[in-house]
Amino acid sequence: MDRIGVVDTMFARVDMGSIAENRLAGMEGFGERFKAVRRTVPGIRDLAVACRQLIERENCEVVLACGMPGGDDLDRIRAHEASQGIMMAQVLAGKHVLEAFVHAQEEPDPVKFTELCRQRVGAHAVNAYWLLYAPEELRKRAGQGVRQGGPDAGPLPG
Ligand code: RDL
Ligand code: RDL
Ligand code: RDL
Repeated sequence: MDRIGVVDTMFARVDMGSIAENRLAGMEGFGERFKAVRRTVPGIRDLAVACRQLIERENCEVVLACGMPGGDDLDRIRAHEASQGIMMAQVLAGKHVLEAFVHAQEEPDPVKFTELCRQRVGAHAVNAYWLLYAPEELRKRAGQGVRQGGPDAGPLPG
């Protein structure tokens, strides 16, 4: 059976990994063609190596890296470092690692923030599935201004 990896953090204030797992569980072929393999790490800077391990040791075909950078300057630097690590992990492994980050400063209202997490992580879980099983779904949306979590920007005229 194929494996899709999901890594999330204890630092996040929303259970992002469960959002991803639940979304994947609703996709066609779950439990037959593929399953989810879940790991949790302390914080965003620990995601990259966990993603690499899921690819190398657990044979995941694609991994979703879920994280929540906090709102201060140090957190923003950490987020940049974490992203660089995730980029390196996926390039070295030659497999996609989708970064589903939701930054604390994106939405001040806690209820809306949780909904933003649900939307973005869910959308990237579907993107991971599409990368693996339905690349034509991505191709259909080329240049369409697609966003994850907010309204789509849409295509420019002409
Ligand atoms: O390796 C242990 C920690 O350094 C690592 O888990 C960090 O990612 C934890 N962390 C910070 O140290 C920090 O300053 C996190 C953040 N900010 C953050 O904004 N979000 C995190 N972790 O998930
Ligand atoms: O790995 C999944 C996403 O993290 C990845 O596709 C990002 O490149 C998506 N993305 C952002 O997260 C962002 O904050 C993009 C932009 N900004 C951007 O300005 N342009 C993009 N993607 O094409
Ligand atoms: O245009 C509004 C947002 O799309 C823009 O502010 C993005 O930069 C927000 N964003 C992130 O900050 C991020 O870390 C997005 C993603 N990741 C993402 O994966 N997909 C997005 N936005 O559409």
